[in-house]
Amino acid sequence: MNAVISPDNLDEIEAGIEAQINAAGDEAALESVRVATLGKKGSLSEQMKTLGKMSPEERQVMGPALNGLKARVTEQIAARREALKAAALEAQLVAERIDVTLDPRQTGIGRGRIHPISQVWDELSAIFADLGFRIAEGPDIETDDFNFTKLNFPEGHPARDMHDTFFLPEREDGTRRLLRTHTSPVQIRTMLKDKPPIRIIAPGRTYRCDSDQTHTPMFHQVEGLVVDKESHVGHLKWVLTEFCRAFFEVEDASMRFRPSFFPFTEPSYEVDIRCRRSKDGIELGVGDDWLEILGSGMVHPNVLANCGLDPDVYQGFAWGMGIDRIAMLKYGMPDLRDLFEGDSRWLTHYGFAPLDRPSLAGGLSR
Ligand code: 2NM
Repeated sequence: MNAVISPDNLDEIEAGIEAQINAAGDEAALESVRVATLGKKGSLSEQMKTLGKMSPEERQVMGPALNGLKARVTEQIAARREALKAAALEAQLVAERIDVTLDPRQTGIGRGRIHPISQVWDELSAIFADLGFRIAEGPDIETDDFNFTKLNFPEGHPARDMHDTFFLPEREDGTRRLLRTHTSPVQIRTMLKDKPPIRIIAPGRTYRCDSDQTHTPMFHQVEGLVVDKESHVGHLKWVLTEFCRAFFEVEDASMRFRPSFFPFTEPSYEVDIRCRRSKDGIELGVGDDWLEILGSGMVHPNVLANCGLDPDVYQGFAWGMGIDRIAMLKYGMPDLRDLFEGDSRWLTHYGFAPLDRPSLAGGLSR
């Protein structure tokens, strides 16, 4: 297209460039057309350079003609670029389209049920997330160190006994792993890894060698931990009271903190919630009876020190409770063992609608 432009072939040349612009299928092709015409060495730019060598009469005709052509080509390229951009975006939107709607009637998902333990797990997570807590997790198979030693259990403590703890076979190096007997090792791992302030809950599976009407060898626990420079028992009481009020959905969650003992906290408290017992069962938040629902305390200075935190600088409080037990309490399930039977009739009765997940704004259990 380096034919010399004259007033006679100007239209033809313009038509040729226009055809190339319209034929450009993407922005890269269009850019090639632009470089070939308007670029430094482009055909139109080269022609502009010839203006200087023309006679004044010729220049008077060709000057405006070439400038006009250049302006129109520039405009056409810009318009074509916009059109290609819009088409590319449209194509991307079509290609990446996902249908986020889920029709429960078609998929059958609306017929399934969420297990009460999963439901309570999600409720706990929603409540503590709202209070600024993060969810921490760790392995079910733990070391003796994280499950007992760092938690200030003395060497001969009865909980370390074969009778309560599931031990894995001894390894060649003489160490033996175990199934964690509580989720406290998650707190240990968190304190070793993170800098305070720490605010976590650790829900998870736990294991103890125990099986009767009120115990299953695998059960679920949720523990919580706060470590900061000025944490104190007042904070502990507030957090646990707030939690109980939200979880049990009662106005008055008056609680009783009784002195107790755990190796990993000092002072330690067993915590009761107000209740009324009758032949129809148990009602929470009313009456003048008490029901124990959790254990708690200020993290023992030895535990903080074992995790590299200076007990003269940091204070912590922690608590733990059984998810299975509070699920039974809240939803009136009489027998612990039903939770693990996998009976679909039981699940149809006690389970929760899968498309109705707990949130503080939308209601926890509706
Ligand atoms: C409970 C009761 C009281 C507890 C303590 C800790 C740690 F790691 F921070 F020391 N984690 N969990 C704790 C304290 C657990 O469960 C009944």
